[in-house]
Amino acid sequence: MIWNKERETMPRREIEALQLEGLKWTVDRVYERVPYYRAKMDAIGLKPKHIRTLKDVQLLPYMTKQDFRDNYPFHNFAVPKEELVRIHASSGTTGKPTVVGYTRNDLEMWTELMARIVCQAGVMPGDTAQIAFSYGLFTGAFGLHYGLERVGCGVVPIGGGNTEKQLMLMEDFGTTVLIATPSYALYLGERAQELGIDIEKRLKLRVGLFGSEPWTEEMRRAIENSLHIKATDNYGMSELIGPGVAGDCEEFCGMHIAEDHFLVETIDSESGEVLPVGSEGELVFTSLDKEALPVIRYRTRDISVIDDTPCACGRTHARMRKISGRADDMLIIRGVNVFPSQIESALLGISGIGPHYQIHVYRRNHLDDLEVLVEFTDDTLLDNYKKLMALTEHAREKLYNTLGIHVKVRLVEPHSIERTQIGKAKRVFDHRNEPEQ
Ligand code: DLL
Repeated sequence: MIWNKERETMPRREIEALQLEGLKWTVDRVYERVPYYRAKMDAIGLKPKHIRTLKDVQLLPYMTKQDFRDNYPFHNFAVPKEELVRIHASSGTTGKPTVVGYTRNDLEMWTELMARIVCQAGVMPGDTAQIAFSYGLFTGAFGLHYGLERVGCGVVPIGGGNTEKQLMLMEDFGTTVLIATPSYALYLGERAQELGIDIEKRLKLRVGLFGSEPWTEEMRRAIENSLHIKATDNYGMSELIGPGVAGDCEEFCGMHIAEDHFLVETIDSESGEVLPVGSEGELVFTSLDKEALPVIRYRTRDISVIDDTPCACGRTHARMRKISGRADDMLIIRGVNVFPSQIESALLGISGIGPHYQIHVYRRNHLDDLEVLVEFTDDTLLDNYKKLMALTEHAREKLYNTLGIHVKVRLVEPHSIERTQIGKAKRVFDHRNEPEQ
């Protein structure tokens, strides 16, 4: 079902006209109302009137997370605090959170975007949707909540964690739609199996909307097999609006970006140079109709590829490929660039190895060491040293072929790696700044 046919199937020419109008409106607005951004423009002699075409977006300075930090909490907002009807925040790794705010119109726009994402994934009015994201400052739960209600689904706002109760309600309420992080979806499947719940027979799950953390195609298959569900991806970030920026359609050929609300560019993370459509690079977004917190050329650090070829679903908005990593997620090991997603893909492709892993980086004798802990799936391996060693060697070889560097592999017992039940999974542990052991 296409939620907003007029907008979602708009011819490219019309999308671009709408984008130009939104871009001009947004630049005028920040120049008038957001002193720090006006100062940035003034410093390079740029005035709103210089924005005449869509390409002129490239004249505007980038925004980064640092701009949010420097203007904490509300100084980068374009409306007085009294006009905000909602405030969310995302916790960073250091210091104060990144604060985002919404006017009433912003909330309406967000709800419509979420209704769109939900329908794209194949959700229908009358579905029962269980939200296993944490409610709170995190944008995920509230975003999906309002979108699902708008479509006409019965929302079960259970929130994060509480796995056995999740499974009980799923069965008792006949839940058809699951909203969660991919890692938690996987854990739900695993726990159901441990509890002897026959998912295919006793649960009615049909579709999952998963996002908010990186996951690979291999992880998608693992979730689909475990939960007997169609696992869809959706992307967003607090600074842009929350979830709602992009989502899979039923063709599974990339996530449609809400191009009528956001202008997307891909850039080279190192040089900042704009790349042609179709190149892999860091995604940069400009909001086109946000009132409280307009963002201009916001550098997401997320790496993807934009595809503007036609999609069989009939939607005309360009698509983004699954996020392959974050520019700042990249580990440099002895000079070689390594993305955690490459490790996940390699490991999950090996039969006998499960989807639960951790990546540890150490500095020993001034050299970087990469160690991967991963669970094997077959309990009987515990009693078969030879087989265990062969599997370890196989994983080591596969990682070497994928990454080009030697990786220590430690196969560990099933269920021995801690599962994340609330919030985003943490899989990378960089110990290089810790004192050497
Ligand atoms: O995670 C918004 C969201 C909630 C998206 C629920 C989808 C579903 P933040 O907490 O600000 O917002 O984190 C944003 O999470 O820059 C990406 O690095 C990562 N991320 C979000 N969605 C995906 C995804 C929400 N589908 C940061 N795939 C982003 C990979 C994702 N990474």
